[in-house]
Amino acid sequence: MTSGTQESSDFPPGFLWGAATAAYQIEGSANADGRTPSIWDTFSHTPGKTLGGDTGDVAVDHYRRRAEDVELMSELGLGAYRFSVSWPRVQPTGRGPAVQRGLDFYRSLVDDLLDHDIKPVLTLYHWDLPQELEDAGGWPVRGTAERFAEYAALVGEALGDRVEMWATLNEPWCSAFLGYGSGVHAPGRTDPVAALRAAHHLNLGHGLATQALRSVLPARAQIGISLNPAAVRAHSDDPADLDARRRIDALANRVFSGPILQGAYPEDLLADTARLTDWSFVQDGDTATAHQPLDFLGINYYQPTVVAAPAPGAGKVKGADGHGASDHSPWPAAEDIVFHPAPGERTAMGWSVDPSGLHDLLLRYSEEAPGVPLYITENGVAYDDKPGPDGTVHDPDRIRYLHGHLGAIRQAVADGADVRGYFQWSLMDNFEWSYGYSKRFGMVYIDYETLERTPKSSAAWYAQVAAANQLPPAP
Ligand code: IFM
Repeated sequence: MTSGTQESSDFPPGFLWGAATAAYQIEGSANADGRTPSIWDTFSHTPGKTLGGDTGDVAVDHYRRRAEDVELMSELGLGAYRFSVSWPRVQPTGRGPAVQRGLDFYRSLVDDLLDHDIKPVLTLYHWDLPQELEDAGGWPVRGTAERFAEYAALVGEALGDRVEMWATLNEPWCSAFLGYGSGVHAPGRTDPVAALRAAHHLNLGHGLATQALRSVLPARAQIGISLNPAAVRAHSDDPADLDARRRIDALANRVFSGPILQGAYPEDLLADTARLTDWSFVQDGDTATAHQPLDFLGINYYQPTVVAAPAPGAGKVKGADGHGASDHSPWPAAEDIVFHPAPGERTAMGWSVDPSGLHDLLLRYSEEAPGVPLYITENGVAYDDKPGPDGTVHDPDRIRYLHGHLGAIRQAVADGADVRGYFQWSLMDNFEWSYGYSKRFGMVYIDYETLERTPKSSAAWYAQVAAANQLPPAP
C-alpha cells in the first residue's frame, strides 16, 4: 500500500477491534463480597427455565480469574474490551450506597486493561436487575428507571477517571419483551402490557442514567447505548406482508429509536397497541428525557428477521422468531404475525448467516442518527466447537462468518456509514441465558470441567485482522 492511499480492504484509521462479554454470563462468584441475587440468579435457579438447569453461579469464574483473562486478551491482540457491571455486586438492594468490594473488582479490571493498553468499554446494564427491584415491580414501574440513574452515578463516580466509553443498556428489547412478554428471559413474566411498560421505563432509564453520568463524568467521556435492532424484511411485496414488516419494525426497533433518537413514540406503534394500553404510563417530559445527545450508538446484530401477514395460529409456532420457544409471544398486539426462517446456512442457535442485514442496519442508523458514530457492540456466532485430539480448537466456520460480517461493515463504511469499531461476541464461551452452557460463542474455548481457556483458531485470525486493520482475502 502506498502511503496516503487507502486500499478497499482497509478499515478506518483508529478502528477499535474488541471483544464483548456480560457480567452474569462470565463472572460466577454469585455470593462473593456482598453480591445478592439478580433476576437471572432467581430465574436460572427456577426448575425448567434454563437448559439442564444451568446457572451463572460459577460461569467461567472470571471474577477470580480476572488477571489471567486480561493477559489472554492482551495475547489475543485486543484493542478494546466491552464488559458489563453487575448491578447487584455494586448495589445489592438496588438502592443506597455502593459496596466498595464490588466496585473494587471493576477498578482492578479496568486498571489491568489499561496496563495492557486495552480500552475498557463499560455497559451498566446487561440484564441482571437486583432481585429486590424486581420484587418492587421491576422495569414495568417507573421507580426502576430512577434507581438505575442512581446506580449509574455511583459507577460513574467510581470509574469515570479511567473509563471513557459508557453504554447505559444492552439490548433493552430483550429486557422488555423476552423478560416480561414471552418470559424466556428473567424475570420470566408473560404480560404484554408489562412488556410495553418495561420498554418505556428502559427508555426513561437510559435518559436519566445518561444525565446522571454526564453530571459526574469528565467531558471527554462518550456515552451511548447498545441496541439490537432487527433487520426486518417482508416475505413478499404483498401489502399485507409489508404491513407486518411495519408492525414488527415498530415493536422491535422504533419503540426504542423513537424516543431515544427522535424524542417521541411512533404514532403507528401507539395505534397498533391501543387495544392493550393507552400508554398513560408515559409522563410529560419522559420522551424528551430519553432523547439525550448520544456520543455513539452501539448496534448488536446476529441475523435478519423475515415476516409475513398475520395468520391464525401463527403465534402458536413456538420460537419461530428465533427468540426462544414459549407459549407467549414477545410481540404485543402482533402475536399472529408469521415469522419465516431467513435464508442462508444455520448456526448452532438455528440462526441464519446473512451479513447483508448488518450492512442495512448500519446505513439505516447512519440516517436516523446523523453525526452519531456507530460501533458494532456485538456480532458473532455459536458453533459446536470441540477440541481435536491434539487439544487445539479449529473453527473455520466462525472465520467464514466473521469474514462475511466484517466485509459487510467495510461495505457500509464505503457507502458512507461512520463505523468506529467492532466487538466480537464473545471473548470466551459462556452462559448463554436460557440455553445454559450449550452454545459456544467464544473466541476462546472453555472446558467446563476444568475451566481451562483455549483460544480457538479464529482468535488468531481475528488478531491478524485487528493488527493489519484490513480484511484478508476470503478464507
Ligand atoms: O449472549 C447474548 C448476549 O448476552 C446478548 N446478545 C446476544 C448474545 C447471543 O445470544
